[in-house]
Amino acid sequence: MIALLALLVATSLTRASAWEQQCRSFRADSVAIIKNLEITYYRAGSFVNVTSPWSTLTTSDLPAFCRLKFDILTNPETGKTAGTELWLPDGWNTRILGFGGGGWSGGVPFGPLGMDGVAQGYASFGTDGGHISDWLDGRWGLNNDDAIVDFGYRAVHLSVDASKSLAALYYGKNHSKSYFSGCSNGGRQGIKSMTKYPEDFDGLVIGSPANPFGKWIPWTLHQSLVMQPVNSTRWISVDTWTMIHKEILRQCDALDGILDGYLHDPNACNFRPELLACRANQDPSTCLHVDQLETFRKLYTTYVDAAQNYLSAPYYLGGELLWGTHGVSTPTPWLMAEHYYKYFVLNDTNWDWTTLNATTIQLGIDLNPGDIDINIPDLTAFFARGGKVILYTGWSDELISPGDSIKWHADVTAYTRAHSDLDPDEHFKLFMVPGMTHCAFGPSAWSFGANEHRFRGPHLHNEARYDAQASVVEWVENGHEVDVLVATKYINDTGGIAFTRKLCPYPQRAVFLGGDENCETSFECR
Ligand SMILES: *[C@@H]1O[C@H](CO)[C@@H](O)[C@H](O)[C@H]1NC(C)=O
Ligand SMILES: *[C@@H]1O[C@H](CO)[C@@H](O)[C@H](O)[C@H]1NC(C)=O
Ligand SMILES: *[C@@H]1O[C@H](CO)[C@@H](O)[C@H](O)[C@H]1NC(C)=O
Ligand SMILES: *[C@@H]1O[C@H](CO)[C@@H](O)[C@H](O)[C@H]1NC(C)=O
Ligand SMILES: *[C@@H]1O[C@H](CO)[C@@H](O)[C@H](O)[C@H]1NC(C)=O
Ligand SMILES: *[C@@H]1O[C@H](CO)[C@@H](O)[C@H](O)[C@H]1NC(C)=O
Ligand SMILES: [Ca+2]
Repeated sequence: MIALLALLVATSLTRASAWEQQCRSFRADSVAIIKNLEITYYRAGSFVNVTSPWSTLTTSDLPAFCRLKFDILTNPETGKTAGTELWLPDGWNTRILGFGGGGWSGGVPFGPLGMDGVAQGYASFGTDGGHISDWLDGRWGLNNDDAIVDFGYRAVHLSVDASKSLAALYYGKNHSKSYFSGCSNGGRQGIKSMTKYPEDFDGLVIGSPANPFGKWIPWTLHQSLVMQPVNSTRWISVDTWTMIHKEILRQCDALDGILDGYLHDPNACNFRPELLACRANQDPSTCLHVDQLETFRKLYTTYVDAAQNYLSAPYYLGGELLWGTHGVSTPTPWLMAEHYYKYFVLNDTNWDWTTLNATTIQLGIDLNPGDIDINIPDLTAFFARGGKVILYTGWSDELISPGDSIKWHADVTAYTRAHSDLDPDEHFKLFMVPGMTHCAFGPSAWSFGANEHRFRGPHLHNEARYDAQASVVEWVENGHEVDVLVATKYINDTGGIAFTRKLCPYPQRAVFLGGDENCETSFECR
């Protein structure tokens, strides 16, 4: 018996070291676009401490994997490259999983690669999008078309091809299916892939896509312009937002049947801000000036251009505590937006963002630098080959209006019906997440295995129901439709379950049936 155990242990050690050998001696010469390959093997549980401008991963919780760090040649004529990594777990689940990058990207998304990817057995990859930068800093774009095109679509697409080839070479067999996970600009990258390269992925989980850039970016500046100048009668400070938020909860928190500090459906709230209007001689810090009421209305109204063409959906009720971040209630605007016009559209480093006008907005839309935008909601080629996509957005998103996801879902649905015999509902589902801010966090249940969720906190179960990534795999590989997801709220977002909630495919909502309000079984999708 002891001998048998010893043999088993010895065998498993030999196997592990076989992978280690395979890793350390791996050559990628046959994959032409790979340059500067560096290899590191991490044994199970060893200390991983890697950092990029975009993400830092420090953990000892990963299974054994082979880390390939390399550049992909994105433009043979100029020699342009994009930094990329592919992490190959010994215990491969035969699937490939690519991760997107938010903001301007600018570094490999290590956190998701490790916690969302390799830890679940995926061969996981991600790129820096073709440049190194802080995620909000767009100065790299100035007169740098090569980098702009890499950011727009090229780096991700070529990293998919390269990663598929490298994984096949490493494991000695092809991957079974390929997946993508991304939020914000990462969501845009996912949409780009589905429309431009429908064969790149079989299933995607994408959140709050920054698309179309040319219309979303001016919305963020518009918000600042509506508020400015700082401390004027129309300015709404962070403290004032807090006051407004409390009043919204006072009027509407209970409408969904639970006083849990957030709105399950902001559209069900018929908020009356005028109840906060200042009366004669009232302390202005405790009420809203008539100009602030006007600001409020503008921020919660669809943003259209002078000819009434749609540019962006507005803020929705409930996210006010974060409206002060990222530029709206700060003297300087959302840096990404200012940089987009300075370094991608006008090429004018002295451009004054307060002079944003209709001509400049149209110039950005028409120029579409690096083919960043996806203007035609055409997923028919992706759907026709069986592709599945789960889109999610927080109702309290402070950076990209959740209404834009709803509109995009509606646009894709209409386009698919008009141009094909495909049923879009069999390929595409939208999940609105009550109370969730941009991609994660918020007072609500927001953890459901989407991009970075495992990286940002604990995770309840790996089954499809609790895990958006596992659910898209079930959908793609076994045809099990995703009709509900369960999201978890952890105590202080760190440990211990506070409550669980159902997330329902839009336009359904999770309706509270009574009973234990902390348990998802007390809710029903309707
Ligand atoms: C992780 O690496 C960084 C450098 O990238 C280093 O500054 C830091 O001390 C390391 N952390 C630990 C715990 O070793
Ligand atoms: C800014 O530079 C880009 C090339 O990087 C060019 O395509 C664009 O037309 C320029 N914009 C203007 C307003 O000249
Ligand atoms: C792997 O896929 C490639 C095409 O992507 C194909 O040419 C090759 O035959 C496949 N290999 C195996 C072993 O199936
Ligand atoms: C706005 O008011 C705050 C609080 O009184 C003050 O600290 C800040 O300097 C003011 N900012 C401007 C630009 O006037
Ligand atoms: C709009 O802004 C651009 C760039 O700042 C400027 O060149 C142009 O004169 C402005 N157009 C109008 C009509 O104000
Ligand atoms: C949650 O965090 C708050 C503030 O940091 C702290 O006061 C509280 O004790 C924490 N609660 C738990 C259960 O850890
Ligand atoms: Ca509530």
